[in-house]
Amino acid sequence: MRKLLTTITLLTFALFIHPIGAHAKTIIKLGVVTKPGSAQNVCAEKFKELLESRSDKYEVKIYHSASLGTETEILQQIQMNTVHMGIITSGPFDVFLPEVRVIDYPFLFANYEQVDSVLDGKPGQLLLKKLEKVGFKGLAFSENGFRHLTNNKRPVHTADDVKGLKIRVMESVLHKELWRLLGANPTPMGWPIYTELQQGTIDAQENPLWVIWTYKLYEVQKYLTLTHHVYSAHIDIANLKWFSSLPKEDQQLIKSCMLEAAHYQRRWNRENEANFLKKLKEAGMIVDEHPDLKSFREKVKDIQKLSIFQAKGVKELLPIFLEAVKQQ
Ligand code: EAX
Repeated sequence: MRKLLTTITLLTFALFIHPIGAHAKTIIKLGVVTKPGSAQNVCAEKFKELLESRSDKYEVKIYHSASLGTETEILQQIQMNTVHMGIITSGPFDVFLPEVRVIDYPFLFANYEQVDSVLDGKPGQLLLKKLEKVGFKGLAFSENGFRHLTNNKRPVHTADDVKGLKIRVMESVLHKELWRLLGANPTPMGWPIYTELQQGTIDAQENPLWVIWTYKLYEVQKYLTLTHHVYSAHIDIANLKWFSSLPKEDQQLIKSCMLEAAHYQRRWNRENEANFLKKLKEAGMIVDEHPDLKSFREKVKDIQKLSIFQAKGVKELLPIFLEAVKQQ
């Protein structure tokens, strides 16, 4: 009797730990710096939904709201494989792989059609492949959007109005150089930056409309200038070693779920853009919708000659992107 009881107890225990038919799921840790409602999170949540509905092997855990640190720090954690995947703004990537800065080349893209055809086409795929050099598997491009300038000092209409503005830029070599050329006083910082704007440590920042709305920057920034100076992508990546260790069909599945999520998220961004602008105006921001972009282009026209674009790898890739955009 006693033996039987022990057996039953053991069996019950075993069943509890390993219910028949259920396998322990592989946890995928995915990092984004932003909070729910943000562009990165829209893509991350869609990816989770798609992957978990198409496979019972994986569970995606989304780490968000800077819980893993800045985007630079998330990239480091993905390199170390303590985080498996990430949806990260293209800007901070250029510290890891200089070639990525070609996406953020000022005024490269004029519209979303160009963006889609270049990033989903050969140049974009070439760039994703290059990420392998620094330990990342590039899966897809989702989107941050066209970046615009906000500040709390004065209306900015021409590039001369930028002079001396203390501006926060991303932790990116290119972005710092770009704002220096435009005459501002740039300080690289991770995200978020509300407190710094509120306290006046910095006067200005630049980001797509959804960011200015979602992070309530209109509370601490009076002027918005639609500069469209840089198209900002999100690069959806995994740790290369971890990804390569997965079965081939799972790699395919993860890649296709991420691409689908990225396309879904790009639509979301574009459909909401006009509404974000409307809300920002209603919230009291003074908006210059038609700044003198010629004056901005003039100040950065020689950026291609600087060492940041003459560096090996970057120098060869930039003409490919410039040419591909012209084809559109
Ligand atoms: O995605 O750091 C930045 O300016 C990014 O654009 C921000 O994380 C929003």
